[in-house]
Amino acid sequence: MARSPEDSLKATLARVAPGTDLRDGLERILRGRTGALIVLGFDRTVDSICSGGFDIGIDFSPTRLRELAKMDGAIVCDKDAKTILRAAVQLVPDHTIETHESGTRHRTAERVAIETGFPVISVSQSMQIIQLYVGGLRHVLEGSEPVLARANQALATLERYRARLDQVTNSLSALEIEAMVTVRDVAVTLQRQEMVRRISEEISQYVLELGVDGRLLSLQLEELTAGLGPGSEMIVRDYADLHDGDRRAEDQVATLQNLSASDMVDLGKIAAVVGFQPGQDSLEAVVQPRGYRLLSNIKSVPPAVSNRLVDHFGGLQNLMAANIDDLMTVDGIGEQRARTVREGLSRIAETSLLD
Ligand code: 3AT
Ligand code: 3AT
Ligand code: MN
Repeated sequence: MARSPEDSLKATLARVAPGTDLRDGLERILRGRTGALIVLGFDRTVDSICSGGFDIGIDFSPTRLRELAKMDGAIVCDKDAKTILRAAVQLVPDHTIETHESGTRHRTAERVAIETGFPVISVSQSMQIIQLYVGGLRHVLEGSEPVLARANQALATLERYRARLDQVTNSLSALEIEAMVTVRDVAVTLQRQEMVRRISEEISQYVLELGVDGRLLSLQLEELTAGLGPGSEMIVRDYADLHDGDRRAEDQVATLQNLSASDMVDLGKIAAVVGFQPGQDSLEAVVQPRGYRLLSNIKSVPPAVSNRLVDHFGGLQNLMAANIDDLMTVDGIGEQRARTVREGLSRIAETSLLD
């Protein structure tokens, strides 16, 4: 699957993050008050739009980049910025490609990024900023401070979301044990799982973008996402509509992950992910879990075994009612494992009802 321009931009942001040689070189150019035009990648297309300049082929270093940027024209590196291939080249991209920029450097940067598919970096001499061009996207590279400010806000949001997720997950467990789960409870838990996933992903992106300046942020993210458990997939497998059996759990999780921000506040839309029909089914309908999620909380039960347990007992209620002899009738479950499962389920029942 081809990467979206957004994903390529994210990957490029990581490549120019603080602490990388490339970023160091760009900062030197900025401080030296010269400009630069740098293409990150070389192939036949790039070759065909290069005119003049010098073939160099030396290892990349920040100081070399800075020295070569003193010359007019563009610098071409390989895609990992390990080698500087050419310098002082005039780039002659297809002039029919539309560009919204005005200066010749920036018009060229935008067109070359679109034409070649490689990221292009410009350092503007007149505006003193570094910009990335990836596909049709343009991104002004910021210092770490504003990025950290946004990241810290996201971190505070994650902390709140996480607390709420833990709450709804515990209450789902208790309701599952009492056989009192409604579609609404399932939808709320999926909603909270997904909100935590989205904000965590946003923070991971800041971590990449901040490079060495993101170390503390990365530790904080780790702490706030510790013990998150198996996520939405287990809930989907517990409740997804069986008439929809050919749709695999991953597809349904993907549907959840692709819901728009406005759909994310609509519990009906979220419940639809597990086969609920808005307008026809009631959010207050009582539903029974298969038991995958609670079984996954018992550490020594591998997935293949929980699959067989669920197939055999057909749902959490029967599983909870099973004694050790019942459990041992399942393929691959000996006395030892039957005990582990029995004790695990009892422990989950006790702790859930205490909360
Ligand atoms: P100087 O001697 O530095 O003036 P040069 O041949 O070294 O000329 P530069 O690469 O320094 O040229 O470019 C200087 C400016 O010339 C940058 C841009 O505003 C203008 N320029 C260069 N090529 C073009 C072009 N194809 N169309 C419009 N303006 C151009
Ligand atoms: P600044 O913000 O002034 O740095 P600009 O977009 O206004 O950028 P200019 O026309 O002032 O661009 O050109 C500045 C330099 O950019 C001149 C030349 O060294 C480089 N440049 C411009 N067009 C090309 C090109 N097609 N290939 C290689 N280098 C170019
Ligand atoms: Mn200019």
